[in-house]
Amino acid sequence: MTNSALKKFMKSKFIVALAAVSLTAKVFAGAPVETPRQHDARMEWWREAKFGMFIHWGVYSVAAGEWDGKTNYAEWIMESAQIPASRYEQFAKEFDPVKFDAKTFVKTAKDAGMKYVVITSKHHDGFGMWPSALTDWCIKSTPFQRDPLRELSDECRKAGIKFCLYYSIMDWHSSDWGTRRAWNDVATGTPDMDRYTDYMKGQLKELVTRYHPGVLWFDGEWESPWTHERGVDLYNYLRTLDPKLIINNRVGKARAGMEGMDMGKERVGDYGTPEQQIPVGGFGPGVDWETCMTLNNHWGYNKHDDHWKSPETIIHNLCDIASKGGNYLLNVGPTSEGLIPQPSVDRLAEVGAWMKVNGEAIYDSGPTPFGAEAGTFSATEKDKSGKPKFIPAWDWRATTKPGKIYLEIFKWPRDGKFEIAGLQSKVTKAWLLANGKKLKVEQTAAGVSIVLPAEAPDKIASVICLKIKDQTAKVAVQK
Ligand code: FHN
Repeated sequence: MTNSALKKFMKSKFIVALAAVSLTAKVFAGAPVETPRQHDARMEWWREAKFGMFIHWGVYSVAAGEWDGKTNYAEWIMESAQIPASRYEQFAKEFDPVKFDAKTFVKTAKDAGMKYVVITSKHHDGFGMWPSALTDWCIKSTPFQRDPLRELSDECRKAGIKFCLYYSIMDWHSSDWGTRRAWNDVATGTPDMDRYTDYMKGQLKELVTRYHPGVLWFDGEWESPWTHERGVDLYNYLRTLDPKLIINNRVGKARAGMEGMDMGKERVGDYGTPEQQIPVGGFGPGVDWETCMTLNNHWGYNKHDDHWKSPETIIHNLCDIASKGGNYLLNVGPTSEGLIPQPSVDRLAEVGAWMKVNGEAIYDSGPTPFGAEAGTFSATEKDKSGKPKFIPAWDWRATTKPGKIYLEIFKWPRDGKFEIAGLQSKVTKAWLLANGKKLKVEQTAAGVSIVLPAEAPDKIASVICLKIKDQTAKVAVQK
């Protein structure tokens, strides 16, 4: 960054709040100054929501994962198959999702118990899923002369679901994105990142002022043309557009790969973004993070991919993530006709049935009081990175609310008892969330033993609710 630009940057109208680089920092480098209380107020709906729908939808869905005899593509098809941009633009001419119905998308999310939706406004192919005034490489250039983001944001608002937008910083189609692809045969001139950043700000202003997203979910930040400084500047710019806006940490450069957390580096953004993984021990209270995951093995639509996660896996992931203080953003990849694949809809409906009964244990919940996920490190087995493999010891998780502990039991004990060592808070009542059935509790200094019925109320995860005397559970540290 040149000296004059650096001086301009430092004189920017916001005090560059030097943030602690620790994970618990609430005020990040470059944020408009806000007190911790103001920050908590801004994050409140997101922290309470816990469960959202990710939607990866674009012209790549026309290919349905297939190209040149191969069938393992999706939203990366232009890059992975090195399709010339001029040929890729043909997909836009074929994109006409006449079966798209925003009400159906929102109903699918709501029936699953999801409280927010994050849809791709622009993925790495640069194609805008809204009628942008700044480019023809958007929905205007398709037979589908509608505005899916307008339709979806309106339906979300009617249904009380937060509408949020994904936006890729990297843009394989743009002439100005710094790392130009050889197969971008529609690009002209030399890449200019200042011009590209202005274009991005213009598009983002369209998105924020038209659709009022609750979150801007950035991605595609990892290539060298994007810098921490540009991330700070963009974060600042957006927070001036909408002070309520929440922005993930991929607006900056420090997400530490798929772990998604800013591990002690420069950081910007309001929460961490682990991808396709659940952090083993979580990060303790006070750290905002969200795991995003596919339902099968692709983000965008692939008609050959039938590797669907089971409702059991999804519900256990949800409990595991919530017990560590995180949110779960689960993806659907609609077809080029505008339909969410039926296997996705079916699984989400089963998850929704569980959430209908047990959602109280998840929504607005805090992390387990029993410390990081109990488990042991194998003396023999190694994980992918060659470190001793972590073997979770528990078949249950816990979440909390003031004066309550929720126990999500995956494997119902055969001996009719559930014991927790170390719980020191006085348990005044215990019951099954599913049917209110009161449970007998024996409590000693060593911990608590709960007498259970022979049959679990739910085959996937049954929730026991404990009312405790303390607002925050007191637990003896297990040796
Ligand atoms: O490259 C993208 C990918 O296509 C997808 O959008 C995921 C979802 O978080 N993010 C990037 C990979 O980390």
